[in-house]
Amino acid sequence: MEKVAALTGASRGIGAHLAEALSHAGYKLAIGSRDHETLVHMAHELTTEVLPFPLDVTDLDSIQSFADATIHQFGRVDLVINNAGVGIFKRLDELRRPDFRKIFSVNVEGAWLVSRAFLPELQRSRGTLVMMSSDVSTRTFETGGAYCASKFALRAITRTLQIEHPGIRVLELRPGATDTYFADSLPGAPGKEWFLSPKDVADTLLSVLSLPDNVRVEEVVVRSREQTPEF
Ligand code: NJP
Repeated sequence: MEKVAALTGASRGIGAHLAEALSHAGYKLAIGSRDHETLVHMAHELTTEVLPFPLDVTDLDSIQSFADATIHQFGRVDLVINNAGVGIFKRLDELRRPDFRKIFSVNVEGAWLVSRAFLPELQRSRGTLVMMSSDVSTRTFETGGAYCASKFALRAITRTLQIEHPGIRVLELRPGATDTYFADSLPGAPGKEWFLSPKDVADTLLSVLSLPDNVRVEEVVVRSREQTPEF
């Protein structure tokens, strides 16, 4: 039986590489993000059955439609990955309220609502839920106040889901600096030479998913060898 994965934030960066790696591993996929045109193009390139869906994780109706369409097309869900995320880095005395709200709406509330929409199906399949968190979900730095707070909050939600739904495997995946479009940057931009590639992060998750079904990996931190270990 082919497994089915639902993935948010699939249009670029880590999400696009996850879609490729999961399809390569045989997963049927529901891929969601706001850039539907790119998702449709990706669906043509991938080798398994793919549902490209226009998803905005700040919109509850959009999230419910994504979950409904996924179940309608595939009849089951084995893996849900909350990968959609935004980063805005400013000192707390300079950060604007709309930016703070956007970070929490996408990174925290969006991940919670997507999880909630898929929980009944994940319980049925005894599936796996992945939160794309961050190595900064336990520390902070200047200009990181709002973003780090959002990942601390996502970590708390992950831990709570682990307790409330022991039949589901819930993983907090915590990448360090990764070379994507994150925080309005461009892949390969100067200064990012030592960053993890998004493929490194996708491969890390695929290696966890390749473990036997009775193994529950609850947290993974993955960083470039060039990134100073910080706790
Ligand atoms: O970022 P980027 P990454 N509704 O900007 C989507 C975490 N992380 O791949 O809607 C639905 O290339 C957006 O799609 P679109 C980070 O916190 C990263 O690096 O079409 N989707 C795009 O596909 C995040 O959770 C680093 O614009 C929405 C994707 O999100 C995850 O990794 C370090 C959306 C972002 O792609 C992936 O980020 C770390 C919405 N409202 C954690 N808003 C790092 N890169 O260094 C955005 O510790 N998206």
